[in-house]
Amino acid sequence: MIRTLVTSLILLLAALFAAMAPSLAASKADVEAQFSRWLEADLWPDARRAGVSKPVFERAFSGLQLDWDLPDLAPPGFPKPKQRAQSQAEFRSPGAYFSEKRLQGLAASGRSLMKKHARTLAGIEQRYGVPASIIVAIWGRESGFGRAKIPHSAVRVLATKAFMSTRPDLFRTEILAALVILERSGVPASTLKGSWAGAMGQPQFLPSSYLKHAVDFDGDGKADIWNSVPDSLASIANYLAQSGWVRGRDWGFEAVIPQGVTCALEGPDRAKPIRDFTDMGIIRISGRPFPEHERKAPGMVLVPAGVFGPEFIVTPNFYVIKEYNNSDLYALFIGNLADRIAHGVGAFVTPWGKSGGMLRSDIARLQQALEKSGYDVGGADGLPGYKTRRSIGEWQARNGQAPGCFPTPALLKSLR
Ligand SMILES: [Ca+2]
Repeated sequence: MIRTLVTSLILLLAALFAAMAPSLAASKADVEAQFSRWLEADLWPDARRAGVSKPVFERAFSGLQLDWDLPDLAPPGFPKPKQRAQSQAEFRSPGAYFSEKRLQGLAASGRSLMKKHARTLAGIEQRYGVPASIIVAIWGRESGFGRAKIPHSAVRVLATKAFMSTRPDLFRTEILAALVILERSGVPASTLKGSWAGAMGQPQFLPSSYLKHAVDFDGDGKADIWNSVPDSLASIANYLAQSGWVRGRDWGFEAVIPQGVTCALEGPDRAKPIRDFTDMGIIRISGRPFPEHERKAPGMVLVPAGVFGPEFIVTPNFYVIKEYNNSDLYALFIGNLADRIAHGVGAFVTPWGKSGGMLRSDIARLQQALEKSGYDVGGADGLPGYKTRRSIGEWQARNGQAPGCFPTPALLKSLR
Protein backbone atom coordinates (compact mmCIF):
# COMPACT_ATOMS: atom_id res chain seq x y z
CA MET A 1 0.00 0.00 0.00
CA ILE A 2 2.70 2.43 1.03
CA ARG A 3 4.75 1.47 -1.99
CA THR A 4 1.78 2.21 -4.26
CA LEU A 5 1.37 5.58 -2.62
CA VAL A 6 5.06 6.41 -3.01
CA THR A 7 4.97 5.28 -6.63
CA SER A 8 1.95 7.46 -7.40
CA LEU A 9 3.61 10.38 -5.66
CA ILE A 10 6.75 9.95 -7.77
CA LEU A 11 4.65 9.70 -10.93
CA LEU A 12 2.73 12.81 -9.96
CA LEU A 13 5.93 14.76 -9.30
CA ALA A 14 7.43 13.57 -12.58
CA ALA A 15 4.32 14.76 -14.40
CA LEU A 16 4.51 18.11 -12.66
CA PHE A 17 8.17 18.59 -13.61
CA ALA A 18 7.43 17.57 -17.19
CA ALA A 19 4.68 20.19 -17.28
CA MET A 20 7.03 22.85 -15.89
CA ALA A 21 10.01 22.04 -18.10
CA PRO A 22 8.84 23.65 -21.34
CA SER A 23 8.08 26.99 -19.69
CA LEU A 24 11.45 26.98 -17.91
CA ALA A 25 13.21 26.16 -21.14
CA ALA A 26 11.33 28.93 -22.87
CA SER A 27 12.39 31.51 -20.36
CA LYS A 28 15.99 30.30 -20.47
CA ALA A 29 15.87 30.78 -24.23
CA ASP A 30 14.54 34.27 -23.60
CA VAL A 31 17.45 34.99 -21.27
CA GLU A 32 19.90 33.67 -23.89
CA ALA A 33 18.39 36.12 -26.39
CA GLN A 34 18.76 38.95 -23.88
CA PHE A 35 22.38 37.86 -23.40
CA SER A 36 23.07 38.16 -27.14
CA ARG A 37 21.55 41.64 -27.18
CA TRP A 38 23.54 42.58 -24.06
CA LEU A 39 26.80 41.47 -25.68
CA GLU A 40 26.15 43.67 -28.69
CA ALA A 41 24.56 46.75 -27.12
CA ASP A 42 26.13 46.83 -23.67
CA LEU A 43 29.46 45.00 -23.59
CA TRP A 44 30.77 45.71 -27.10
CA PRO A 45 31.04 49.52 -26.72
CA ASP A 46 33.17 49.07 -23.58
CA ALA A 47 35.26 46.36 -25.26
CA ARG A 48 35.91 48.66 -28.21
CA ARG A 49 37.00 51.45 -25.87
CA ALA A 50 39.40 48.94 -24.22
CA GLY A 51 41.04 48.36 -27.61
CA VAL A 52 39.32 45.11 -28.62
CA SER A 53 38.66 44.67 -32.33
CA LYS A 54 35.31 43.53 -33.72
CA PRO A 55 36.61 40.23 -35.19
CA VAL A 56 38.22 39.25 -31.86
CA PHE A 57 35.02 40.17 -30.00
CA GLU A 58 32.85 38.18 -32.37
CA ARG A 59 35.13 35.13 -32.37
CA ALA A 60 35.16 35.12 -28.56
CA PHE A 61 31.38 34.92 -28.31
CA SER A 62 30.56 32.98 -31.47
CA GLY A 63 28.14 30.19 -30.52
CA LEU A 64 28.69 30.87 -26.84
CA GLN A 65 25.80 30.17 -24.48
CA LEU A 66 25.38 31.10 -20.85
CA ASP A 67 26.66 28.61 -18.28
CA TRP A 68 23.62 27.89 -16.14
CA ASP A 69 25.52 25.59 -13.78
CA LEU A 70 27.58 28.33 -12.14
CA PRO A 71 26.88 29.39 -8.53
CA ASP A 72 25.46 32.79 -7.51
CA LEU A 73 23.57 33.47 -10.74
CA ALA A 74 20.80 36.05 -10.94
CA PRO A 75 19.13 35.55 -14.35
CA PRO A 76 16.84 38.44 -15.35
CA GLY A 77 13.18 37.57 -14.89
CA PHE A 78 13.96 34.62 -12.63
CA PRO A 79 13.20 34.66 -8.92
CA LYS A 80 15.98 36.42 -7.03
CA PRO A 81 18.47 33.98 -5.51
CA LYS A 82 17.89 33.60 -1.79
CA GLN A 83 20.52 35.39 0.23
CA ARG A 84 22.18 32.61 2.14
CA ALA A 85 21.49 33.19 5.81
CA GLN A 86 25.12 33.83 6.66
CA SER A 87 24.22 35.04 10.11
CA GLN A 88 23.05 31.54 10.93
CA ALA A 89 26.34 30.05 9.76
CA GLU A 90 28.79 28.79 12.30
CA PHE A 91 32.17 30.46 12.50
CA ARG A 92 34.59 27.61 11.97
CA SER A 93 37.65 27.21 14.13
CA PRO A 94 40.73 28.54 12.29
CA GLY A 95 42.29 25.12 12.82
CA ALA A 96 39.82 23.57 10.36
CA TYR A 97 41.70 25.37 7.56
CA PHE A 98 44.94 23.45 8.17
CA SER A 99 44.38 19.88 6.99
CA GLU A 100 47.54 18.09 8.08
CA LYS A 101 47.07 15.40 5.43
CA ARG A 102 46.75 17.97 2.65
CA LEU A 103 49.72 20.01 3.92
CA GLN A 104 51.91 16.90 4.14
CA GLY A 105 50.96 15.87 0.61
CA LEU A 106 51.63 19.33 -0.82
CA ALA A 107 54.94 19.56 1.07
CA ALA A 108 56.18 16.21 -0.27
CA SER A 109 55.30 17.10 -3.89
CA GLY A 110 56.62 20.61 -3.36
CA ARG A 111 60.03 19.37 -2.18
CA SER A 112 60.51 17.10 -5.20
CA LEU A 113 59.34 19.80 -7.63
CA MET A 114 61.74 22.31 -6.01
CA LYS A 115 64.56 19.93 -6.94
CA LYS A 116 63.20 19.29 -10.43
CA HIS A 117 62.87 22.99 -11.23
CA ALA A 118 65.85 24.16 -9.14
CA ARG A 119 67.61 26.05 -11.93
CA THR A 120 64.47 27.84 -13.11
CA LEU A 121 63.54 28.74 -9.54
CA ALA A 122 67.04 30.06 -8.81
CA GLY A 123 66.75 32.37 -11.81
CA ILE A 124 63.30 33.53 -10.74
CA GLU A 125 64.41 34.10 -7.16
CA GLN A 126 67.33 36.17 -8.37
CA ARG A 127 65.19 38.31 -10.64
CA TYR A 128 62.17 38.86 -8.39
CA GLY A 129 63.60 38.38 -4.88
CA VAL A 130 60.85 35.99 -3.80
CA PRO A 131 61.99 32.70 -2.18
CA ALA A 132 61.43 29.59 -4.30
CA SER A 133 59.62 27.85 -1.43
CA ILE A 134 56.97 30.60 -1.28
CA ILE A 135 56.42 30.44 -5.05
CA VAL A 136 56.13 26.64 -5.02
CA ALA A 137 53.77 26.74 -2.02
CA ILE A 138 51.38 29.08 -3.86
CA TRP A 139 51.64 26.97 -7.02
CA GLY A 140 50.70 23.88 -5.00
CA ARG A 141 47.86 25.51 -3.13
CA GLU A 142 46.35 27.18 -6.22
CA SER A 143 46.44 24.36 -8.78
CA GLY A 144 48.13 21.31 -7.21
CA PHE A 145 51.34 22.33 -9.06
CA GLY A 146 49.45 22.64 -12.32
CA ARG A 147 47.97 19.14 -11.99
CA ALA A 148 44.45 20.22 -11.02
CA LYS A 149 41.80 20.05 -13.72
CA ILE A 150 40.91 23.57 -14.79
CA PRO A 151 38.16 22.78 -17.26
CA HIS A 152 36.04 25.91 -17.73
CA SER A 153 36.25 28.49 -20.47
CA ALA A 154 37.14 31.68 -18.60
CA VAL A 155 35.39 33.72 -21.29
CA ARG A 156 32.14 31.80 -20.84
CA VAL A 157 32.30 31.92 -17.02
CA LEU A 158 33.13 35.63 -16.90
CA ALA A 159 30.59 36.61 -19.57
CA THR A 160 27.87 34.66 -17.78
CA LYS A 161 28.74 36.28 -14.47
CA ALA A 162 29.05 39.77 -15.93
CA PHE A 163 25.62 39.35 -17.49
CA MET A 164 23.71 37.65 -14.67
CA SER A 165 25.41 37.23 -11.30
CA THR A 166 25.13 38.77 -7.90
CA ARG A 167 28.38 40.72 -8.52
CA PRO A 168 28.19 41.83 -12.16
CA ASP A 169 30.59 44.79 -11.92
CA LEU A 170 33.55 42.72 -10.77
CA PHE A 171 33.03 40.24 -13.59
CA ARG A 172 32.47 42.94 -16.20
CA THR A 173 35.97 44.26 -15.47
CA GLU A 174 37.31 40.73 -15.82
CA ILE A 175 35.55 39.78 -19.07
CA LEU A 176 36.85 43.01 -20.60
CA ALA A 177 40.37 42.11 -19.40
CA ALA A 178 39.96 38.63 -20.90
CA LEU A 179 39.03 40.19 -24.26
CA VAL A 180 42.13 42.39 -24.09
CA ILE A 181 44.23 39.25 -23.52
CA LEU A 182 42.66 37.67 -26.63
CA GLU A 183 43.29 40.83 -28.63
CA ARG A 184 46.95 41.04 -27.62
CA SER A 185 47.83 37.35 -27.79
CA GLY A 186 45.81 36.29 -30.83
CA VAL A 187 45.00 32.94 -29.17
CA PRO A 188 41.47 31.46 -29.44
CA ALA A 189 39.16 32.04 -26.47
CA SER A 190 39.10 28.31 -25.74
CA THR A 191 42.74 28.41 -24.61
CA LEU A 192 41.88 30.66 -21.64
CA LYS A 193 40.98 27.86 -19.23
CA GLY A 194 39.82 28.81 -15.77
CA SER A 195 37.99 27.75 -12.64
CA TRP A 196 34.25 28.15 -12.12
CA ALA A 197 35.16 31.57 -10.67
CA GLY A 198 37.16 32.62 -13.73
CA ALA A 199 40.62 32.22 -12.15
CA MET A 200 42.97 31.11 -14.89
CA GLY A 201 45.80 28.66 -15.27
CA GLN A 202 48.39 27.33 -12.85
CA PRO A 203 48.66 30.52 -10.74
CA GLN A 204 44.84 31.03 -10.80
CA PHE A 205 44.99 34.62 -12.04
CA LEU A 206 41.89 36.58 -12.90
CA PRO A 207 42.37 38.21 -16.33
CA SER A 208 43.13 41.63 -14.80
CA SER A 209 45.92 40.01 -12.75
CA TYR A 210 47.19 38.28 -15.86
CA LEU A 211 47.49 41.63 -17.63
CA LYS A 212 49.36 43.14 -14.66
CA HIS A 213 51.56 40.28 -13.54
CA ALA A 214 51.93 37.43 -16.05
CA VAL A 215 55.41 37.16 -17.59
CA ASP A 216 57.29 35.03 -20.09
CA PHE A 217 60.20 33.23 -18.43
CA ASP A 218 60.94 30.39 -20.86
CA GLY A 219 61.77 32.84 -23.61
CA ASP A 220 59.17 32.00 -26.26
CA GLY A 221 57.69 35.49 -26.06
CA LYS A 222 54.34 34.36 -24.60
CA ALA A 223 53.24 34.50 -20.96
CA ASP A 224 51.68 31.04 -20.89
CA ILE A 225 50.35 30.39 -17.38
CA TRP A 226 48.44 27.32 -18.61
CA ASN A 227 51.18 25.14 -20.11
CA SER A 228 54.55 26.60 -19.12
CA VAL A 229 55.91 25.88 -15.64
CA PRO A 230 58.65 28.58 -15.85
CA ASP A 231 56.06 31.17 -16.94
CA SER A 232 53.65 30.12 -14.17
CA LEU A 233 56.31 30.26 -11.44
CA ALA A 234 57.77 33.57 -12.63
CA SER A 235 54.29 35.08 -12.89
CA ILE A 236 53.55 34.17 -9.25
CA ALA A 237 56.89 35.70 -8.22
CA ASN A 238 56.22 38.83 -10.28
CA TYR A 239 52.77 39.19 -8.66
CA LEU A 240 54.37 39.16 -5.20
CA ALA A 241 57.27 41.41 -6.23
CA GLN A 242 54.89 43.99 -7.70
CA SER A 243 52.77 43.76 -4.55
CA GLY A 244 55.77 44.85 -2.47
CA TRP A 245 57.66 41.69 -1.45
CA VAL A 246 60.68 42.70 0.63
CA ARG A 247 63.72 40.83 -0.65
CA GLY A 248 65.66 38.97 2.03
CA ARG A 249 62.91 38.91 4.64
CA ASP A 250 60.94 35.93 5.93
CA TRP A 251 57.12 35.82 5.96
CA GLY A 252 56.92 35.34 9.73
CA PHE A 253 57.70 33.16 12.72
CA GLU A 254 55.61 31.14 15.13
CA ALA A 255 56.12 32.80 18.50
CA VAL A 256 55.18 32.64 22.16
CA ILE A 257 53.65 35.65 23.89
CA PRO A 258 54.57 35.17 27.56
CA GLN A 259 52.22 35.34 30.52
CA GLY A 260 51.60 38.95 31.45
CA VAL A 261 52.03 40.32 27.92
CA THR A 262 48.71 41.03 26.26
CA CYS A 263 47.54 39.39 23.03
CA ALA A 264 45.93 42.75 22.15
CA LEU A 265 49.15 43.99 20.51
CA GLU A 266 47.88 42.63 17.22
CA GLY A 267 47.54 44.31 13.86
CA PRO A 268 49.32 45.43 10.70
CA ASP A 269 48.81 49.01 11.90
CA ARG A 270 50.78 48.29 15.08
CA ALA A 271 54.10 47.35 13.51
CA LYS A 272 57.29 47.75 15.55
CA PRO A 273 60.87 46.64 15.08
CA ILE A 274 60.84 42.97 16.01
CA ARG A 275 63.40 43.62 18.77
CA ASP A 276 60.78 45.76 20.55
CA PHE A 277 58.62 42.64 20.76
CA THR A 278 61.53 40.48 21.92
CA ASP A 279 62.30 43.13 24.57
CA MET A 280 58.78 42.46 25.92
CA GLY A 281 59.66 38.78 26.21
CA ILE A 282 58.11 37.45 23.01
CA ILE A 283 60.25 34.60 21.65
CA ARG A 284 60.27 32.23 18.70
CA ILE A 285 58.63 28.95 19.63
CA SER A 286 61.58 27.10 18.10
CA GLY A 287 63.79 28.64 20.79
CA ARG A 288 66.11 30.02 18.11
CA PRO A 289 66.76 33.76 18.11
CA PHE A 290 65.21 35.97 15.42
CA PRO A 291 67.82 36.62 12.70
CA GLU A 292 69.61 39.91 13.38
CA HIS A 293 68.40 41.60 10.16
CA GLU A 294 64.81 40.68 11.10
CA ARG A 295 65.19 42.06 14.65
CA LYS A 296 65.90 45.52 13.27
CA ALA A 297 63.04 45.44 10.77
CA PRO A 298 59.31 45.88 11.39
CA GLY A 299 57.12 43.00 12.46
CA MET A 300 53.54 42.57 13.63
CA VAL A 301 51.82 40.35 16.18
CA LEU A 302 49.21 37.96 14.71
CA VAL A 303 46.94 35.77 16.86
CA PRO A 304 44.28 34.28 14.56
CA ALA A 305 42.65 32.35 17.43
CA GLY A 306 43.60 34.71 20.26
CA VAL A 307 45.29 32.82 23.09
CA PHE A 308 43.55 29.62 21.94
CA GLY A 309 45.97 28.80 19.12
CA PRO A 310 49.40 29.48 17.64
CA GLU A 311 50.83 33.00 17.93
CA PHE A 312 53.02 34.71 15.36
CA ILE A 313 55.34 37.58 14.65
CA VAL A 314 54.81 38.25 10.94
CA THR A 315 56.67 40.55 8.56
CA PRO A 316 55.29 42.87 5.87
CA ASN A 317 55.73 39.94 3.45
CA PHE A 318 52.85 38.18 5.22
CA TYR A 319 50.59 41.00 4.02
CA VAL A 320 52.04 40.69 0.51
CA ILE A 321 50.88 37.04 0.46
CA LYS A 322 47.45 38.35 1.49
CA GLU A 323 47.45 40.45 -1.70
CA TYR A 324 47.27 37.11 -3.52
CA ASN A 325 44.29 35.98 -1.46
CA ASN A 326 42.96 38.27 1.23
CA SER A 327 42.84 35.88 4.18
CA ASP A 328 45.10 35.56 7.23
CA LEU A 329 44.61 31.81 7.20
CA TYR A 330 45.52 31.55 3.50
CA ALA A 331 48.75 33.48 4.12
CA LEU A 332 49.57 31.30 7.14
CA PHE A 333 48.87 28.18 5.10
CA ILE A 334 51.31 29.38 2.41
CA GLY A 335 53.93 30.39 5.01
CA ASN A 336 53.73 27.06 6.81
CA LEU A 337 53.77 25.09 3.54
CA ALA A 338 56.82 27.05 2.34
CA ASP A 339 58.62 26.30 5.64
CA ARG A 340 57.76 22.61 5.31
CA ILE A 341 59.16 22.60 1.76
CA ALA A 342 62.31 24.60 2.57
CA HIS A 343 63.12 23.45 6.10
CA GLY A 344 61.22 20.20 6.60
CA VAL A 345 59.24 21.54 9.56
CA GLY A 346 55.79 20.22 10.43
CA ALA A 347 52.56 21.74 11.69
CA PHE A 348 52.57 24.83 13.89
CA VAL A 349 53.83 23.79 17.34
CA THR A 350 50.95 25.22 19.38
CA PRO A 351 47.73 23.37 18.53
CA TRP A 352 44.64 25.23 17.33
CA GLY A 353 42.39 25.02 20.38
CA LYS A 354 38.68 24.36 20.52
CA SER A 355 37.79 27.94 19.62
CA GLY A 356 35.10 28.62 17.06
CA GLY A 357 31.70 27.00 16.93
CA MET A 358 29.82 30.24 17.72
CA LEU A 359 27.17 31.48 15.34
CA ARG A 360 28.19 34.44 13.23
CA SER A 361 25.08 36.24 14.45
CA ASP A 362 26.31 35.86 18.04
CA ILE A 363 29.76 37.14 17.13
CA ALA A 364 28.09 40.10 15.41
CA ARG A 365 26.15 40.84 18.62
CA LEU A 366 29.36 40.71 20.59
CA GLN A 367 30.92 43.13 18.08
CA GLN A 368 27.94 45.49 18.35
CA ALA A 369 28.27 45.51 22.15
CA LEU A 370 31.95 46.42 21.82
CA GLU A 371 31.12 49.14 19.29
CA LYS A 372 28.63 50.63 21.77
CA SER A 373 31.48 50.86 24.27
CA GLY A 374 33.56 52.75 21.71
CA TYR A 375 35.76 49.97 20.35
CA ASP A 376 36.73 49.68 16.67
CA VAL A 377 35.92 46.10 15.65
CA GLY A 378 36.28 46.71 11.90
CA GLY A 379 32.53 46.34 11.30
CA ALA A 380 30.06 43.98 13.03
CA ASP A 381 30.17 41.31 10.32
CA GLY A 382 30.30 38.21 12.52
CA LEU A 383 33.91 37.53 11.56
CA PRO A 384 36.51 38.07 14.29
CA GLY A 385 39.34 39.89 12.46
CA TYR A 386 42.30 41.47 14.21
CA LYS A 387 40.43 44.63 15.19
CA THR A 388 37.74 42.57 16.88
CA ARG A 389 40.29 40.29 18.53
CA ARG A 390 42.37 43.07 20.01
CA SER A 391 39.27 45.04 21.08
CA ILE A 392 38.14 41.94 22.96
CA GLY A 393 41.56 41.75 24.63
CA GLU A 394 41.48 45.43 25.57
CA TRP A 395 37.93 45.15 26.94
CA GLN A 396 38.90 42.08 28.97
CA ALA A 397 41.98 43.81 30.44
CA ARG A 398 39.88 46.84 31.44
CA ASN A 399 37.25 44.64 33.04
CA GLY A 400 39.57 42.55 35.14
CA GLN A 401 39.62 39.50 32.89
CA ALA A 402 42.66 37.78 31.43
CA PRO A 403 42.83 38.85 27.76
CA GLY A 404 41.91 35.99 25.42
CA CYS A 405 41.47 38.06 22.25
CA PHE A 406 38.83 35.74 20.81
CA PRO A 407 35.04 35.58 21.03
CA THR A 408 33.60 33.03 23.45
CA PRO A 409 30.01 32.39 24.61
CA ALA A 410 31.06 33.40 28.15
CA LEU A 411 32.33 36.72 26.87
CA LEU A 412 29.10 37.40 25.01
CA LYS A 413 27.23 36.86 28.28
CA SER A 414 29.44 39.22 30.27
CA LEU A 415 29.22 41.92 27.57
CA ARG A 416 25.43 42.02 27.67
CA1 LIG B 1 56.62 31.60 -22.31
